[in-house]
Amino acid sequence: MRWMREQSVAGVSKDSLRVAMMDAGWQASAAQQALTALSGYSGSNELSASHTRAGPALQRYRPAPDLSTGLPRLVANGQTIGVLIQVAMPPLVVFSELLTAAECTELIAAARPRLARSLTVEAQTGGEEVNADRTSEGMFFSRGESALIARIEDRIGTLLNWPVERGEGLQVLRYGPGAEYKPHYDYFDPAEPGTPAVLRRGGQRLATLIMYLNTPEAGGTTVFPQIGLDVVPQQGNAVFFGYAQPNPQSHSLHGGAPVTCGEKWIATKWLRERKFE
Ligand code: PD2
Ligand code: ZN
Repeated sequence: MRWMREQSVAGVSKDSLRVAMMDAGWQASAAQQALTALSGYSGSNELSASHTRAGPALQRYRPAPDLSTGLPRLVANGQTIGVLIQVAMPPLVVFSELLTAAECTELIAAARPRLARSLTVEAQTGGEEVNADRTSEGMFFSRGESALIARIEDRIGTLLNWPVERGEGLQVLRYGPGAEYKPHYDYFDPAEPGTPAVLRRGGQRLATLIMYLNTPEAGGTTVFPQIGLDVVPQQGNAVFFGYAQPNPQSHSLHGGAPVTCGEKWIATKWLRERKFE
């Protein structure tokens, strides 16, 4: 409703809202109910017909924390989560205490025996390849694979207002000394020939959540070169960022700087447009 009110106040028509909601998976009857409820909201510009015929561009429904209330702390499935940093472009939030120390330790223990050299998407075919730009080891949990995974996914869904099934399985990565992930974009480049095949499963990536499972001795910061931001990994904290468009204007270029001492463990959640099966 908050999103609908914002769009409406900005002059977006009800028809455009309905299209966006259906696109995001709303049932027609539920969308109609919400649109009817919106009519009762006095700030609704659309109903006062003060907008131009062309109207402003529609802001699509996207994963994001609700930062309108309760700052600097948010609560999601029993966990009180702090907000340390907020950036407008890209939409980015650094959270504290998204995971407890016990959850971090448990995740590492469950992932450790299943680690293998990380791969990247091969742009030509949409397949996967070993890439010198990414020298971590990693593994994927399936969604809801254990009580721990289900609890963390539920928390992420509540925090980011996004259904858990519209996300890839949780990935855990380990970076040893010297390992890094050179700056890249997480969305799939629409211009690459392999992209349509990748998008068939769940659509485009919309946002990334990187959770820090340990505090590295030195190095391993998550860097955002376009906005001059370095996030220092600290156990339990996380960085969330969205990419409104799958292009460099999203300002979502980011990388994992080399670990200079010790190791770095993270868990990543990528949020998709549609159900990821
Ligand atoms: O480890 C990181 O900080 C990092 C940096 C960039 C992780 C990812 N990308 C990723 O998993 O996409
Ligand atoms: Zn990335």
